[in-house]
Amino acid sequence: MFRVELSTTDVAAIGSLVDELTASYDSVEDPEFVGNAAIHAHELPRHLRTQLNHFRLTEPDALCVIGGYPIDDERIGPTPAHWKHCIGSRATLREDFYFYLCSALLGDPIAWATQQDGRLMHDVMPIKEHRLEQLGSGSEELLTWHTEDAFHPLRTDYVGLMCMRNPDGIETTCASIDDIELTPEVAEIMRQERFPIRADRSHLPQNRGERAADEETQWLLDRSYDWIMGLEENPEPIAVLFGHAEQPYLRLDPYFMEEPGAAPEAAALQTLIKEIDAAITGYSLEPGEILFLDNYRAVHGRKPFKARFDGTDRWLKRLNVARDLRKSRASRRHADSRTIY
Ligand SMILES: O=C(O)CCC(=O)C(=O)O
Ligand SMILES: [Fe+2]
Repeated sequence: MFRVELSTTDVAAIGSLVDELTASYDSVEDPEFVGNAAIHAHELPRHLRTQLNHFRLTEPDALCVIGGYPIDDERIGPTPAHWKHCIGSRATLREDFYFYLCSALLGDPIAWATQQDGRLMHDVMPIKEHRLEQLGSGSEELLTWHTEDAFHPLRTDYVGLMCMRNPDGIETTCASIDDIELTPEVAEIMRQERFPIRADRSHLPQNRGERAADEETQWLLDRSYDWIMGLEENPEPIAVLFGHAEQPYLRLDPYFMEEPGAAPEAAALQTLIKEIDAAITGYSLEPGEILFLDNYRAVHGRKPFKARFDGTDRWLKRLNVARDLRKSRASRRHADSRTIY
């Protein structure tokens, strides 16, 4: 794990920067803030910028943790019962800005039209009705390890998780491609587009938010849901490994993948799953810590736990960060809009 530790001077400098931002903007969703975020991020401590630049460019590890940011547990208030209750709330505005600016050093956060009402920054907390679901907002079931949004050709390069609270030390699970050994034969099979995948449940219409504000947006949203529902019937065959011959990137979410029809593919997938199962470890995020997962090189999940549903539950913020916004231009309305339809 690649670790960055903030000094007390760093924390003070971040505090002043955040003071300025909270005086200017009400939310990280404000398009003006989104447009200026990369510039504000220039004012983060140089040490932090240097380390994140290193993480981005040299890929020293698939996981990066930034520690040392203090959270005032009382000030952020109780853990909401549902992400919908976070819309428009200023409770964690300071943490939101700090987290967003760190992400802006790795790329540009994007929003999925089909997730959490198209918000850029997600809230991840246990939701009572999702208790037994294979969702970030589930709790009692193991959230099986996965590449974030593995089914989607526009899945992002990084997933950022920032911890607001985690009183029971619930672990995020993770494994890196660096910890996995595959024979050239298995690796070669995994590079072929033969592994059918469906959308994960967080993108399905049953977790859909409000109706869109205008007709064009509604049309785009319906188109996205039609494509996703099409995958339910006809899962898309993808390649699980890609990129460099010896240091490949990976993309898989076995829970939502079908067993490939042919025997060598099925065996190769099982081999990779077993290797990852053997390599998986856990990390319990502390309040204030940010974990950036390289979504091309790591898979992640979450251990099962008994949620409290009393305002003291584990609470994370989540950002999906793309290195190149242009890749998704055909699926976004404007050059500077961030929502992928
Ligand atoms: O809750 C966690 O630690 C991770 C959940 C997850 O997979 C996600 O939010 O993408
Ligand atoms: Fe995830």
